[in-house]
Amino acid sequence: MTHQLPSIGYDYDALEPFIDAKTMEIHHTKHHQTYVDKLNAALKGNDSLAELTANELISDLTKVPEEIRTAVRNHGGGHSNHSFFWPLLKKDVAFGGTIEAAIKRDFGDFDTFKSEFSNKAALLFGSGWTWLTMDQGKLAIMTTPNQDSPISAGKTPILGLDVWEHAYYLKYQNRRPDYINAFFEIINWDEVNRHLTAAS
Ligand code: MN3
Repeated sequence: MTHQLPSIGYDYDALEPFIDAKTMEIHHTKHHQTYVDKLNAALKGNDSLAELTANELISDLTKVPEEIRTAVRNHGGGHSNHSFFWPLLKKDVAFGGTIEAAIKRDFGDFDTFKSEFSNKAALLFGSGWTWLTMDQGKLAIMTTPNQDSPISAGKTPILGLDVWEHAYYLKYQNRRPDYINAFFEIINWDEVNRHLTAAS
C-alpha cells in the first residue's frame, strides 16, 4: 500500500477569516504531503508493514524495525494527525450532543474545559499538538511533542489542535493564543461527537 494525501473535504477558503486560505493550502499540499512522501520512502522495501494504515503503524511502534522507527513515528504520526485534523474544522457547527454531557461530567462546564485546553496549547513549548482524548472511559487533555500521537500512548483522540507554527504563522505570527481562540470558533462538533461515540 502506498499512503496517499487525503482531500481535506472543503475549499481552502472555507475557514476564513479564522484560518486563511493560503495557510490551509500550504499546510495541506506541502506539509501534509511531505509527511506522506517521507512515510512512503521510509516504508519502501518493508513488505511486512505494507498493508498497515498509518494509525496501525503508530499504535505499536515497537513492531516497526528500529532503523525506520523514528521516521515512521514522525511521518506516520504527521500523516495520521493531519488526516484526523482536517475534518475537525468547520464553520457554524453548534456545540451539543454527547460531547456536551461528557465535558460537563469530566470538566464541570465548557468554559473550564476550554480554558484548560487553551492554556495547555498556549504553553506547549516548541512544536506539537494539544488533544482531547478518551482515556479509560474519561475525557482528558494532553499534549504531544512533534508529531507524536495519543494513539501511540494507547489513548483515543477525540479532538486535536495542531500548534506547530506552520498552522498559523502567516495570519497570526507569534500570537498563538489568537489562533487557539479562532480554533474554538470552527470546531466541527459533529465530527467530535462521531469520535466520542466510536470511542465509547
Ligand atoms: Mn501541521
